[in-house]
This record gives sequence, structure tokens and C-alpha cells, in this order.
Amino acid sequence: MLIKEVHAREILDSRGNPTVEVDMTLDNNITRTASVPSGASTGSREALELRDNDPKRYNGKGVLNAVKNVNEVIRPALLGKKVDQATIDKILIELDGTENKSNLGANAMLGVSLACLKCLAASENKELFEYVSSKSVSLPIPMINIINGGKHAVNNIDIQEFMIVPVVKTMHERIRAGAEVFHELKKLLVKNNFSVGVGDEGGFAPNLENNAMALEFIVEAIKKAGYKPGEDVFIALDVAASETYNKETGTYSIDGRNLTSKELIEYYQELLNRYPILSIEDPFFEDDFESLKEFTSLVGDKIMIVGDDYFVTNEKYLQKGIDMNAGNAILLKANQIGTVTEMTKTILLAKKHNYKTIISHRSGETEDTFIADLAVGMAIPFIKTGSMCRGERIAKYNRLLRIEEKLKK
Ligand code: 2PG
Ligand code: MG
Repeated sequence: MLIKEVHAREILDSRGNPTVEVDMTLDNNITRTASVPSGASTGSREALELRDNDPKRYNGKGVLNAVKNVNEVIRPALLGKKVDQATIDKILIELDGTENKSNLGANAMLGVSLACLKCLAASENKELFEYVSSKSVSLPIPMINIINGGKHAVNNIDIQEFMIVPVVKTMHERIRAGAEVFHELKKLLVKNNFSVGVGDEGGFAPNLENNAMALEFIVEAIKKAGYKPGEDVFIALDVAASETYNKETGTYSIDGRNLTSKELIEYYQELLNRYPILSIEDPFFEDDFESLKEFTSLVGDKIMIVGDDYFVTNEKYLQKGIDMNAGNAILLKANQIGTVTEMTKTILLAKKHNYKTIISHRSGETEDTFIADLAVGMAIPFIKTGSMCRGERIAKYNRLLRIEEKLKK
């Protein structure tokens, strides 16, 4: 099979900001489309998301240059080429020629890389999850973000994500538990006169007195929905601590206090003693591998300590974590690295060193559900894809429900 056509366009993401979408057509006349998500609390080591910075369009957030790079630079290099994921991604990487994809833009490259993956699956008449699976498939445990703070909401909560993690047996039961807890939480917030407006990932975004109050409400909601906290449903946090860190003072702003990393560790330990938390993501700012290492040595045998901004889906930074024993889990976001091949390498490295893997959406999403398929096909044990509302989040959960049904047949 050869590549017959590649075409990119500018579409909107779930925040109403432009993003890249790519159609690819092969000479067997199969066409597949892929679209690229976009983060808000981005790590400084992420591959570059190319924006136009033209203040006259979309507040400078247009992606016409990335689209042009696909249509005028990548397209001519790919037309007539044999489709093979590794080869196509290699061409993209060489065409770009930079360490952080700043030439073509990781958004331009990922759109093409994903469209290619989907075309390959369709050409073999396979579902995407079947195509990417080497041996076993498995349905991931969802980490469902039901209270939003930090950069994802306009409220006073400094922890970015409070997630529930239903560990009940099937995907249908996990999603049902997630939705039931979500609705109980809504009732509780209404009853206590808090806002039930939602943040970027669909979690509620009330103004609460402190982070612990969010945890209290969540535990209560789990019980009200008829589940056992710490047995059926756990809690996970994404502190996204780079966003609460003050470089000048070297402290973190938590509940209106300025905490050193030592004090922050004590704070986390208190939370761990009081609530059924099974995972904490980005507990310190992205360059503080030392604190990550210390925290891992203290509680790494009990909970997942997840690197997102730390590792940015990049083999090189994950290797640093592995060498230092810093963290024991990695968040995987395709647009942090820019190609399917590179993300796959990072997944393999993580698995080899027993780092838990979590595939993740971005706060700016599209209706594309590729992460659901990759989670199943690549046997990634966790998926983080937002709350139990907002179409772009629900699209992934619905895809997982459909896959579970298919796997049963
Ligand atoms: C995160 C993500 C996704 P963003 O920090 O883990 O929840 O947020 O896409 O804004 O980086
Ligand atoms: Mg994160």
C-alpha cells in the first residue's frame, strides 16, 4: 500500500481553540482521519505545539502554519511512499530535524502519524485496538476526573485533578460506578450550595475551603452511590505541581499556604493516611527529580507516583526517572512526543522497568477516540480521560464500552 493523499485542516478542540486534523488516503482508497489534542498545563520538555501567534486570529492560537507544514512539506515527502508506521514516523522526524519538533510542530506530525496508524488498521480490516495489539488485550481502569482545579478551572482549588478510580470488574461496571458517583457528587454540591459548573475536563469546579474538602465530598459521594471507598472505588490526584510552584521562593502554594517540598511531602502523607488515594501525579515541579525520588522511596510501595510533566512521554526523561528510582508510573500523551513510534518505545521502556502506564487525554480534546483503542490494544492498565460529562470525554468511555462488547463476542 502506498500513500495517495494527505490533507490537513484547522478544526476546533473542546475549549474552542484551533487544532490540527489530518486525512490520509492510501492507494487502496482507504481514508482515515485523526485529530490532535492540546494541553493547558504543559510540561516545558514537551514537543512543541506549533501555533501561529497571529493576534488577529483566535487570540494567536491558530494552527495554519502547522496545517501548511502538513500540506506543503509533509505531503510531498509522503506521496507514493509505502505505508509502514516506523518508516513514515522516521520520515517525519527527519523532515523536522529538531529535538523538540519545533520545525514542523508536534501537532502537524502527530496528526499524520495517527492518520497513518488508522489507515494501516483499516487496510488489514482490523479495529484500531486489534491492529496495535501484539499479544494480549486488556480493558483499562479509568481514572475519572470529577473535580477540576488548577489551570483547568476558574476556581480556588490548587490541585488540578481529583479523580475516582473504580476498580470493579468490567468496563461497563467501572463506567457505571463512575457516572453514579459523579451524580451523587453533584447532588452533594448542590445541597451544600456549591457551584456545579464544570471545568475543562468535565469535573465540577466549585470554590472550596481547601483540597481536603474536595476529598471529603468525593468519599461521601462514593458511599452515597453504594460503593466502598478504598475497595470498589479509589481516589487519584494530579497535583500538576509545576503550576503551583513559585520559582522565586522555591515553595508550593497549597490551600493558601506556601509549602517547601519537605512540607509538601508531609501534607501528602497526611492525605494518604486519611483518604483512599492510590495515585499522585506530578507531586513536585517538573525539574525536582530529587523530591520525586524521595517521595517514591517513602510511599512508592503503596501508591503510584506518576510522572507527566516530568517524563513528557519521552524515553530520555523516563530513563532518567528509572536511573534515579524517581516515580513508579508514567502518563502517556501522544502529542507530548509527536509520533506513534516514539510513544510506543516509551511504553515498552516503562513496561520493561515495571513502571505502571496510564494513557491520557489532554485538557483540550477532540472527538477522536484513539486513546481508548491504544489502551486496550497495548494492554495499558489505566486510562485518564476526564469526567462523566462533556462529549469529547464521553466519546472515549463510549468507545471502551463498545470495545468491551466486541471482545465478549
Ligand atoms: C494533565 C493533563 C490532562 P493538560 O496534566 O495530566 O489531564 O492536562 O492536557 O492541560 O496538560
Ligand atoms: Mg498531569
